[in-house]
Amino acid sequence: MENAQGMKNLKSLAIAAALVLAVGAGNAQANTIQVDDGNGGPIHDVVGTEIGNLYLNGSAAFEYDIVYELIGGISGYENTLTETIGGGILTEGSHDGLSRVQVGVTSVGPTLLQFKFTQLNPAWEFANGGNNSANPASFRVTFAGANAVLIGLDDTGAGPDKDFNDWFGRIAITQRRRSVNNVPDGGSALALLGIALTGLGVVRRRLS
Ligand SMILES: [Ca+2]
Ligand SMILES: [Ca+2]
Ligand SMILES: [Ca+2]
Repeated sequence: MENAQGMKNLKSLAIAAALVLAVGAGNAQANTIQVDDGNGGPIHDVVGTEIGNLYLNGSAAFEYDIVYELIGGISGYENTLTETIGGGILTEGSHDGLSRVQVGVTSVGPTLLQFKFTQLNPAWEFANGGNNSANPASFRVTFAGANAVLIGLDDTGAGPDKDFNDWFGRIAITQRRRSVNNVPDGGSALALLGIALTGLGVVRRRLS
């Protein structure tokens, strides 16, 4: 039964090829996290200025987990990042051990990340989307790989001193494939399967 073993190997190869194609399609995407020029666009994978707002660069084929992590803060004030979809709060200096919040989202195309910075006494807040030259406080980011940034706030204290360490942390976006029941576009998955099966048929004909 040499042929049966051969077919088994070919099937494995076809499945592997389909997987490579699927993974390749994911890797060809731009960064899942991007930054604009401070005024809504254009968005980039690199940082050009000390202002700019953060986006999830999403695709319909995936769901995304967005993780916000507080690393620390060096400020006499009390600064908080709030993830505004789930309401998770990360306050530097006085947080109670919670240093990480996570939210799952779907997105098709660039979507502003939903978070804001808040300070008490003096009280102010600004949301991602308002990190522009008109706003006294601001945050800076630097990319840490394709799907994460380090982010630092300057809260305008002491000058402002523009030290961007008054709340600092990390935002990471993990892409995960949608469940089979939840995929709106089954066409691309079926197309990949079709390519794999067509390849299998061609080899089979050559062998016979
Ligand atoms: Ca500081
Ligand atoms: Ca503080
Ligand atoms: Ca500062």
